[in-house]
Amino acid sequence: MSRDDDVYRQYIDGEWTDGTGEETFHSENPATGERIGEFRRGTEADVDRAVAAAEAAFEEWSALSHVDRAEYLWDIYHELKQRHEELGEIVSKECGKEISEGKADVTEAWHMVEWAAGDARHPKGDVVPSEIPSKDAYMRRRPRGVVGCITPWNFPVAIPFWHMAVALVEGNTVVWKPAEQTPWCAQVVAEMFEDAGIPDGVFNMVQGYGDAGSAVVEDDRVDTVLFTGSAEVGQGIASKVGGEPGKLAACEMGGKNGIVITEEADLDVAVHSAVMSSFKTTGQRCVSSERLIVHEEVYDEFKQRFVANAERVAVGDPLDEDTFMGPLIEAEHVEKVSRYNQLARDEGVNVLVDREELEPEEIPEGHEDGHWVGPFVYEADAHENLRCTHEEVFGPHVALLKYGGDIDEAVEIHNDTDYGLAGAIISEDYRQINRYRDTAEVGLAYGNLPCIGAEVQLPFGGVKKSGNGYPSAREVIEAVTERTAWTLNNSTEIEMAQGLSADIKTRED
Ligand code: UN1
Repeated sequence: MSRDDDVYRQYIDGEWTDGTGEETFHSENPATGERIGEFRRGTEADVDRAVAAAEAAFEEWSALSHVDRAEYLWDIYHELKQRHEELGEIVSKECGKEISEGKADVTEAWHMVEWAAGDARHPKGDVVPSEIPSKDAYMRRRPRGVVGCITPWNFPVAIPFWHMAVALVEGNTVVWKPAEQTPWCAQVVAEMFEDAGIPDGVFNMVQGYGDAGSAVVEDDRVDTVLFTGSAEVGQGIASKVGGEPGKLAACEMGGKNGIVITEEADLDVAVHSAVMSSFKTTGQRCVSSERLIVHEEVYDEFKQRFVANAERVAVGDPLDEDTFMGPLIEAEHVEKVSRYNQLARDEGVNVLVDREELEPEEIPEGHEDGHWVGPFVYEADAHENLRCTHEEVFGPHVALLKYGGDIDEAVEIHNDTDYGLAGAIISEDYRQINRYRDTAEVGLAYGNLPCIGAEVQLPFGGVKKSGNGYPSAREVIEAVTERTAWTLNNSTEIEMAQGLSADIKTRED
């Protein structure tokens, strides 16, 4: 039983269990403040059991073929598709994303499962030429072992599958610590693994807080840690794991993402892309844009049109199809966004739109306790080292930064942050576009598009403070497998590469 007395449980070693702790926690609908469900709070001892189960299950699981392992994932793929509407609604209710985004989260999840399971039938490793004709050389891959997955609340169904689908198909076993804000979504995902009949111990889920996450990171038996979340936590994990030989962490963190709008921009495309990038998911994607770098020749028109949109975008009930922006995830996050809005005012920027406090009539009935904020837009000096234009807010907090020079000046402003996740250029001039493509310090770059909405078959990840590995799509294979260089001699003579002599010389020679 996944529930006992209405309290949802941990999934460890093929069983639902209360675990060792007494404490429970609950998740909340961020649009209403209503309680959604109550969950057992995992302890270090629960993580210990889950890791032990994952370690014990590794031998048998890794001995299966990729194709056989993928069969379990195909079951999940079908269940995700069949339950699209229902799960999309669960995502919207628990993390507050408007309903098209809730459903897109589920779609992205099955895309990732499809990618990973389909990849089971693709070639694995490489055939590599040798200097010596009688040698066959290969690069082969082996699963690393137990993979610890720590996932965020903003893509509560998709990102767990970014981490787990490839890790499992490649032959690893998994211990998953989902975000404490979205345990109901995690519960549904765990039930899908159970429905698929995944062998005991191959997939384990421990619900809980950062202490459970730390226990996953610190356990010596965990070979790879996949983390997606805040830069603060990710950097802690990367430096902790970096000090442990043989262990690896792939961390995907936030950004302070920019869009360059040049004097050659089509302003319809520019305004549309900027509104999508800044306000979709209420600015709570790691790829959301908080910096719009606009050429002075088009600045006034862009500003007027962007501001008009920011003043009007519909904030409200995520389940209402006419909503563009739902609430923020939680009360502490409202505080953080408000703090940054205040910081911007204190830093002397020129505020253009301030919907931090929504008008009472904007808040739908029954949603008075939701975590509401609206857009906050300001203009600031592009070359000044302000905190508000350089630190990630993770909300609808947007700076317009004017520049007057060429594309190189725009890119210099664009790159002037510690982060480097996503970015975009809006221009009709291919030379400007290509210059941006070649010099923008980001892992995901777009031309004449929003800087959100990456497809799963592309690499996903950042540079600089935004990440050190790619815990998603195809690049995750590098983090969850180790490579063996395997060379076989087809001759009875031993012949060495690099001209190295193979003669054994004796004293008699
Ligand atoms: C995130 O922002 O946390 O590219 C992930 C996108 C989505 C994934 C975003 N496919 O917008």
